[in-house]
Amino acid sequence: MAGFRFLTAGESHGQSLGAILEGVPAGLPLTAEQIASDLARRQRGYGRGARQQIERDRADIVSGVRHGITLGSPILLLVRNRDWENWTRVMQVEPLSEDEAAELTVAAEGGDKRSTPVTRLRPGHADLAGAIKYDFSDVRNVLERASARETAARVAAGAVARAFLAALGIEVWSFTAEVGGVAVDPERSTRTREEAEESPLRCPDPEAESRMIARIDEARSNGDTVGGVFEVVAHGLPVGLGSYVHWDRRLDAALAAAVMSINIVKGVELGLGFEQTRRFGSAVHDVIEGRDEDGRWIHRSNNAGGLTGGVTNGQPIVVRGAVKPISTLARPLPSADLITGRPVEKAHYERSDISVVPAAGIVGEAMVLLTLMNFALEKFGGDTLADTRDALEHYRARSAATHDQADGSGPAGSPGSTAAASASSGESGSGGDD
Ligand code: EPS
Repeated sequence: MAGFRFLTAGESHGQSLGAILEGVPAGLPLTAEQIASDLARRQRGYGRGARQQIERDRADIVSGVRHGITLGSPILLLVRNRDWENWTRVMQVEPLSEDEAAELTVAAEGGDKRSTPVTRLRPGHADLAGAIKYDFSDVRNVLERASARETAARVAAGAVARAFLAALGIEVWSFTAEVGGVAVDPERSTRTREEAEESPLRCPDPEAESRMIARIDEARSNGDTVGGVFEVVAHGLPVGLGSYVHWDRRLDAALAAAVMSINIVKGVELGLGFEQTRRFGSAVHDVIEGRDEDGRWIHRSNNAGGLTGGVTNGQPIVVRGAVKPISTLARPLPSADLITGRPVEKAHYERSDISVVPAAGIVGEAMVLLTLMNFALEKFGGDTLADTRDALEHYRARSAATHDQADGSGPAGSPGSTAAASASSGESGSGGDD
């Protein structure tokens, strides 16, 4: 899996967030405009906090692209933090001179919150564990990187993966499935994808959305926060991404890890997820209907969420992320002080969001896109986009020919005819795939 990877860098109130992508094939058209639309989507959503009024996220493509086409070299993306201007001294990279340190002390003594070291730990945030781990006496050193602001860099990287996968006919989107215990009802999900995208919570069910908004308002008026569930769906995948042969080659496991890595996510489900445990097998497993006229394998349902044995089965991939309520509360919980170790009445509070489920869905899309790109490149490879496409087409032709041959209707000597012979004598469809 060394072929494709990405990393992010940056602090929430530092100069910029960065993402570096390595292993993107050459020949992919890519512009900052394509990335900007995903970044803007991440900033929206009812329940977002004041920070999003300050930021106008856009990524500069610093390297890896020339004249709008990727070069195969590392792609460096930079998203500037507009809020940085308000934090230059507090977040200064250079050592503080005596005068500068004194300036901060005076500001803190004058009640400036930004200049005051953070020691009152927020329950639910990385504050305590991070400060102990890295031996910090100021929790700002933790929260600046643990902040979900970092997800802007992931979304920028995800937009590159989106462009790559779109060129292979694969697309990924998401919606808000639940907020504060109010869930969408598929029967009442009358909005088109575009309409859902434009709605305040990126939600396909208008009636549920009104009740979700009421839950967010309730949280706001109580100085509280509220979580929910987002659902990411991927269409257009060939059968056969991922593998059942090793734990770390299973696409389901990689997707679960990728989505779980999102700052606020505490649970991941694929397809029916935990609901499967409450049903009999006959009400869970997706009956295979056979092939349609276009040669695609059709399942009667998609409870497996597009993955069996850790391998794509041609159905859409469905991944759900459980979003905990944001841990910075306007009416803070009681906590303890990092330095004294003694209880304090209120945890730290600067400002926060009330709910971020629609934004978390966009981050979920990014993590799914990046994971699928990794697996697509692992399977099809390619120094250029055309190489990847050729390999995908060859594979599609091979897998179609395999089964035409089994029907007795395939072209003799077609690519994969050896595989066709062994597949037809095998026990495909006998179960045991998961
Ligand atoms: C975020 C920016 C942050 C928070 C939020 C996500 O801005 P600030 O900390 O300046 O108010 O709104 O971060 C958190 C929820 C968190 O726990 O750190 C963003 O751009 O997404």
